[in-house]
Amino acid sequence: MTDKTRTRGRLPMQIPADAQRQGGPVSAARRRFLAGSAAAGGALAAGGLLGGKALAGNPENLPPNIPDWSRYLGAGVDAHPYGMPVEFESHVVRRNVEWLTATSESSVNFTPIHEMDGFVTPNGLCFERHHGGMAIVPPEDYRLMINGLVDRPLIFTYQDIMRFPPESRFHFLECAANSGMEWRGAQLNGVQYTHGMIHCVYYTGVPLKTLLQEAGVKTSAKWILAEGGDSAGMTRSIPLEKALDDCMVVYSMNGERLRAEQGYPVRLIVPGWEGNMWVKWLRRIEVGDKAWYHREETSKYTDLLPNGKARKFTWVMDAKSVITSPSPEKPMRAEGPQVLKGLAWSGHGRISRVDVSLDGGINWQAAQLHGPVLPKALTFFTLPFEWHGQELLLQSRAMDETGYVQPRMAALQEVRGVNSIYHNNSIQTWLVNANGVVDNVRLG
Ligand SMILES: Nc1nc2c(c(=O)[nH]1)N[C@H]1C(S)=C(S)[C@@H](COP(=O)(O)O)O[C@H]1N2
Ligand SMILES: [Mo]
Repeated sequence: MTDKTRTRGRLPMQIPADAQRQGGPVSAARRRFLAGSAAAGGALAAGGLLGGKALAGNPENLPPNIPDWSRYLGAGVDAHPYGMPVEFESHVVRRNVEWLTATSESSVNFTPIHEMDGFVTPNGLCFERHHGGMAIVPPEDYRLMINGLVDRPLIFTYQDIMRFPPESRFHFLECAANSGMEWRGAQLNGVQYTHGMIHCVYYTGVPLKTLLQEAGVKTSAKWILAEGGDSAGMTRSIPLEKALDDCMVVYSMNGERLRAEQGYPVRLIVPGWEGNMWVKWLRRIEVGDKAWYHREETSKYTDLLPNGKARKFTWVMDAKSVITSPSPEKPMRAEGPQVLKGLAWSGHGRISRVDVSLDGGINWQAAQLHGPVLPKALTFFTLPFEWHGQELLLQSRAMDETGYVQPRMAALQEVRGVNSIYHNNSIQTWLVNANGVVDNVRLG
């Protein structure tokens, strides 16, 4: 069954040499390397040790010798006023796909989710999406205006916003186009590229409700318009009900001020809803009684259905999950006991369950969810399994607290057709080959 329908993932793009090592196109050299390391890993597993002389960079550092780092004084504290990751982790970086980028300036890059050991994305690894490049806004020049159907039109400074009582929450942000390249078949051979337009951050800011109350929303109001201050002027209509529910005007991520990439000094967050509504460099909120039908909600961010009609206002990001290891970037390196890792999320609330299949969706078993399991945040899951060189077809299937179950692509396409770019939340399949190499495949 599977052999007929599977398409081998391909990677029609230029990838830097160091990326190839981490998860670029599957080269003959890489297959040989992996075959060799799998054999070495097997021997180590038998010895009961993860590591050993065969894999050491410098055997002089191994027991019973005294390693270099125990013999010499370490570096002082002056060298790193702002700490950076250790040099050995320099491959853990955001990456872009050249053919996705229209101009010489890259407009999107991807979070290395295969390197995430948990549900929090470090600030320096959060994927970026800019429609008009990254704006640099000095905080003293920043203003946020609220106008329209309000009692008192207001203009806030950065300091004004900071004086309101703050709130903090974890939330994921997923671009509506995440996995958008995979609609018509397996395309990108890397989980960073298929699912990396997502991050999950601990935000601090002011509930949008607080600022709207300060301005006094008129009873005729039904919508707000959020407008960005960058050259793209990213602008979206949001129902007032959502604005007053859980939207926040944030200035902090993971305990430090926003990165320029993420909209410094102030961005809007719209929990559970598609990323393009999370307006960065937030400049203005207009209150109105109907939607504005701006560019980003008419020509963009709508889905053309088979009957010629388009789905509009497709706000919520439905439940979705992906196995991050094994994955094309995280091949099998040893036989024996393994731990499968992945991420799940839902724009409707909490993840209630994640099932994992090792045989392409025939048998399923429940993965362990690693808490805290928070609403509209990433949830990290794991599943122990055994590998003895057999082919596997790995899949994960998320379920959220509303009872919604992540669909297969065939089921999704029955409803949406094949014109879509956005909102692909279908089940992803990874083929684990006998030599340990992992490929992106489509099972239907
Ligand atoms: N002002 C402004 N806000 C914006 C954008 C933009 O180009 N300009 N891009 C949007 C899109 S399409 C996405 S997916 C998210 C990306 O947020 P990030 O860069 O923090 O990952 O920001 C949204 N907010
Ligand atoms: Mo996006």
